[in-house]
Amino acid sequence: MTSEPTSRAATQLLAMLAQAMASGAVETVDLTHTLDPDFPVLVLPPEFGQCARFRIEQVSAYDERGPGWKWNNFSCSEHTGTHFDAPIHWISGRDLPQNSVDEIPVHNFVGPVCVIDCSAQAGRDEDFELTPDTILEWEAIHGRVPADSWVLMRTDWSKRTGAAYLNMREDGPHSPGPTAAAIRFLVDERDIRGFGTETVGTDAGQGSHYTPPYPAHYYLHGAGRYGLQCLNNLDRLPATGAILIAAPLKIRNGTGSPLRVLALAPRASDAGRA
Ligand code: 23J
Ligand code: MN
Repeated sequence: MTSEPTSRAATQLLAMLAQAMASGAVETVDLTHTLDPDFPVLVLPPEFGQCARFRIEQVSAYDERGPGWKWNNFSCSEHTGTHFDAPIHWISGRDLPQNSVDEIPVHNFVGPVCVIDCSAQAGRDEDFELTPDTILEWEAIHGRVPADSWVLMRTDWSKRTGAAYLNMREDGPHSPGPTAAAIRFLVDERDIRGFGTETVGTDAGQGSHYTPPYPAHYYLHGAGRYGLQCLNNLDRLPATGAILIAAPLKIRNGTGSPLRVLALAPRASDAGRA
């Protein structure tokens, strides 16, 4: 049983949070791209099945199909736009318990977040790789990545539009991402909850050529951890101290889902940026 003082402390904490949100001392940051048919989706080698873009069609708009109301039908992939990856998405996580979006315990959808700013490096090198050394350098400044936190790789890739987002070439897409060693470090040595990126995958564009292929997917999901992709506005988060809210749709046996990703953060003028 929760003891009375703990319960009272929690009540006071939530009241303080509500007050800070009302005053603007804590702001709500939107880390989500707009779902739109033009937003790029992952393109796999042609022998594989492909991810569907977002589609939307009007059912009625205050007209003869429905005089007093407007509504649309939409369709997309579980992996379209800003989205969540569940462990069941990858073969390494296929037999884990609670591995689909409908089964994941909901406390995993709210929690602390670390932001590793790789925007300068990614600006110089479109194939920039996050390594264990990059993470250790970040920790020397910001402290150790706490267990059960989200780690987001900021690259400012979310500012790209059109063809520059996938950055497709003859040999496939070119975009920054983590090495296999970096993901293993975050999972095995830091016990993170999940890893997120501003690019179309948690893996680098060239991740199909890594060992194993798509190592971020392989190791994260094999360890029951989660992914977030196509994040937006990571330049608006502090390196530490924000709370991430990322709750996927409750799709039965779903491997992922588009979602609204939010962060609660100290107001920008009150805190150092990541
Ligand atoms: C399937 C195969 C490879 C990749 C992906 C999906 C994703 O990035 C995804 O959206 O989960 S790299
Ligand atoms: Mn995905």
